[in-house]
Amino acid sequence: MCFKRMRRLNPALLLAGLLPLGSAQAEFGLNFPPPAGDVAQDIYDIHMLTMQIATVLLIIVFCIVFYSLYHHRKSRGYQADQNFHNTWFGHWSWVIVPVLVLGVDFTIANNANQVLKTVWEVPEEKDIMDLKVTGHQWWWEFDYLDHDVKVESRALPQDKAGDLYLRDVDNRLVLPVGQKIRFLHTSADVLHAFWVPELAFKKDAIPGYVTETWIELNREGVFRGQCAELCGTWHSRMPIVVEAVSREKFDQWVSDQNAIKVAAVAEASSDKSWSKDELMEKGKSLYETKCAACHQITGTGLPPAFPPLKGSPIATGPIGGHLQIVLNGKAGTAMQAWNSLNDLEIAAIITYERNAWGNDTGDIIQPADVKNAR
Ligand code: HEC
Ligand SMILES: [Cu+2]
Repeated sequence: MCFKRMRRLNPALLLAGLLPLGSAQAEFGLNFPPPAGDVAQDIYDIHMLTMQIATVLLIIVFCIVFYSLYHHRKSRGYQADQNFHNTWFGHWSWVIVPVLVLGVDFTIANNANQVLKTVWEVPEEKDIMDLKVTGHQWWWEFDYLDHDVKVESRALPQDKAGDLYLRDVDNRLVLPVGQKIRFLHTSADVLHAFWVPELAFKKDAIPGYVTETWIELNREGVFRGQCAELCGTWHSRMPIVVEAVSREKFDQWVSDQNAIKVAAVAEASSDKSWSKDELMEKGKSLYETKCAACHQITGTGLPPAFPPLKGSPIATGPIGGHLQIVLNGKAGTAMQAWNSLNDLEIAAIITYERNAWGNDTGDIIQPADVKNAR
C-alpha cells in the first residue's frame, strides 16, 4: 500500500524541494570559515579528520549495500548463504569489525582529547592578556583588564547597518594578533554565550560565575559572531565583531581609547553649566545607543515589557524620582542601574527624556544635580 503510493510521488517535485538546500549552501560555503588562531585551527583539524573518516566509511558502507542489493536480488533467484557462519570470516568478523570501529573511534577521541586539553588549560603566562567579556541584555561589555579600557558593543540599527543588520556593531572588539588572550566570560543578567566561528570556541556567560577560554590570533581580519544562548526578546541583537589587528595598531587603538576617556572625564568634571541644546544633543545620542533598545527611539516603549517614557509619570514627574530610577535601576526588572555613566551623561539623558517626544517639562538637569543625587 504504502509503497504503491510512494511510486506516484513526482521525482521532479522532490528535486524542487531539495533545491533551496543546494542554493543556501552555495551562498554560505560548504565548510566552517577558516580559523583565525591556533586552538581554532586544532578544533578545525579535528572536524576535518572526523569528516574524512566519516566520508570513507560512508562510501565503503554504501558500496557494500548497493552491491548486496544488486547481486542478491530476488529476481536472480539468489539463495541465502546458509554456511557463512562456518567460514573463517564468518567466525572472526564479530571481533575484527568492532576492533576496527573502536580503532577509528579512539583515533578521533585521542586527537579530540589533546585539543580539549589545550582549550581548557589556559597557559600560565605572565604576559597573557586578560579580557573580561560580560553579556548584558542585549549588548556586550569588553573590559581590557591590562589596559584599563572598556568597550560597549551594541548592534547597529537597520538603517545604519544595511546588509549587515544584526551582524554589525557600533564598537568592535579590537584584539592584537600574536598575543595570547585569556577570555573571562560572565553575565550581568541571564545566560548568554560568546561565539565567533573563526575563534572556534563557544562559551557560556553565566551570571555570578566566570568561565575561561583563550586564543592566540594568527591573522588579521574582521570576524563576526553572535550570542549563542537564548537570552530573551533581543537575543538576535547581540552580534560580536572581532577586529584582529597588528600589535602596533592595537597599541595605537588603546592609547586613542585612553585619550577619549580622559577627555570625557575632564568634560564631565568641569564645573561648566551646560545649555539645554548641548544637553539635548548629547542626551539624544546617548539615549539612542543605551536606552532605545527597550524604550524605543520614539519613547513609546514596548508595553507591557518596556514602559513608554513619552508622557510617563516618572519621566515627567518630580526630577528626584526620575534620577533615582536611572541611577539605581529597578531590581527584578530589565531596568538596570546606570550609575556607571558619568554625571554629564546622566544629566544629558534625563534632560533629553524630559523634553523629547512632547515631554515638555522644560527642565534642565546639570551634572552637579546628578552628583548630589548619587
Ligand atoms: C533592557 C531594557 C531597558 C533598557 C536598556 C533601559 N530600560 Fe528603562 N526601564 C526598563 C523597564 C523594564 C522599566 C520598568 C521598570 C518597572 O517595572 O518599574 C524601565 C523603566 C524606566 C523608567 C521609568 C518609567 C516609568 O514611567 O515607569 C525610566 C525613566 C527609565 N526606565 C529610563 C531609562 C534610561 C534613561 C535608560 C538608558 C540609560 C533606560 N531606561 C534603559 C527597561 C530598560
Ligand atoms: Cu545574549
